[in-house]
Amino acid sequence: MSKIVILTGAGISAESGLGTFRAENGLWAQHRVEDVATPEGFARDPKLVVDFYNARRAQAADAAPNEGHMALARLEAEYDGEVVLVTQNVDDLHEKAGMRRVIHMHGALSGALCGACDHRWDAPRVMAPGDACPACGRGTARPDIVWFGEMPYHMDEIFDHLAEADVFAAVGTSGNVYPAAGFVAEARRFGARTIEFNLERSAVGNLFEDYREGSASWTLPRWVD
Ligand code: BJW
Repeated sequence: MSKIVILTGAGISAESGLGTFRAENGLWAQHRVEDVATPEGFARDPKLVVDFYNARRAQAADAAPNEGHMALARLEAEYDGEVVLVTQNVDDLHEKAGMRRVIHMHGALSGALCGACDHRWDAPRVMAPGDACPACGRGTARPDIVWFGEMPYHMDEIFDHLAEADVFAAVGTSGNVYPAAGFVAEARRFGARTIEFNLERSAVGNLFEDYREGSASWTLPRWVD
């Protein structure tokens, strides 16, 4: 059975109104990455970090999937092989589009995590800094998000899928953040055909054999249908 592994990044959600990170007016132009996306930043100023993710959770709750998300959900439903979707995104737009199997390697806005005992639970719509862990009562809640310096989730499973991939596609990701940026090299090492969907070539764009330039809501339906 043939296997397609797809990696998505912030670009696929851009046309749903969610900001990307590295664009001129992107999230990192408005916030210092060290302040809001590192464990050290959270230790220094938990309120700043919790507020940053509360705002993004509220924005994501109001967002709707676009034609790019819908095309990938159709691919999963109709392809007669296996489709594995790995996303770096913390929104739930793939799920809202009807995708059944989504691997969130950088966590999810919908989750809360205890810094002391690793217990996970559904985040309230508005988290408060200092919310107590419902399991151990010792630790405090943090967003269940993978920050710089932390180990992304499901890595063993992802590398197993990459080793079995017949096709590897990356959609709307700048190729600046590892280990995700290394997936194309890994998939190629095991013989996958590789294809990039983006508005412009990513930082690892030279490693892809095929390239579809344009917005994901335009290129993905044409690839899938
Ligand atoms: C469109 C579009 C449209 C726009 N249509 N396209 C070398 C090797 C390994 C690790 C490192 C290394 N060097 C340094 C590291 C450490 C570090 C890292 O990579 N740093 C770099 C800055 C160099 N990595 C880590 O710390 C990671 N952990 C780790 O490595 O653990 C050890 C380990 C090693 C080896 C194996 C396994 C583990 C953790 C990284 C955590 C990233 N966290 C963030 C924030 C949290 C999530 C959140 O708040 O949302 O995740 S950072 C941010 O970047 C976010 C994103 O998921 C991630 C990627 O960004 P993305 O999605 O690519 O967005 P943009 O904005 O960069 O790009 C958007 C793209 O879309 C652009 O290309 C546009 O052109 C395009 N686009 N509109 C199509 N309509």
